Amino acid sequence: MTSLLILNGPNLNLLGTRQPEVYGKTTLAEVEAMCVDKAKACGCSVTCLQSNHEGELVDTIQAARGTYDGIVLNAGAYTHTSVALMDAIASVDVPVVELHLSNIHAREEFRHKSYIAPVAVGQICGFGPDGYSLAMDALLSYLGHAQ
Ligand code: CA2
Repeated sequence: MTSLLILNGPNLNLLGTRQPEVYGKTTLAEVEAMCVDKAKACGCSVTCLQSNHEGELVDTIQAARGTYDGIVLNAGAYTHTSVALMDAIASVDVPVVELHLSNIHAREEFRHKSYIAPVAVGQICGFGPDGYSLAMDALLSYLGHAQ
């Protein structure tokens, strides 16, 4: 069975509780429940993890090899700073779809730069929580998973 990892980075545990005008009112638990429902509907398995720590995210990406077929990654602010995450993704043979709730290209200039984009299969941003479902579809399609 195709196995996906939904990996969320720093501060995304606060979703739905702060800055609803930017990130909406949906909590991370609700986003993860949507991903589980989506996986059931698609006939794949999904694991959802979140960490505020860059090294833990690196460890998780390294450990994904042989365990997951693909990763949906919202690296949060590390998107714009982390060569370590870029190197981790480049070093494992696991496709990554980069995901952002907000349209990072329509926000502050420092958010336009992504260290993830050059090593990702593609990027989905600006669709709020629906982006996770879109990213799962994109990843499953990339993996040739019959839905
Ligand atoms: O739009 C996204 O998904 C981001 O990855 C979210 C990051 C931001 O640094 C990126 O530029 C774009 C921030 C995540 C912080 O999430 C919060 C959620 C609720 C309240 C406060 C922060």
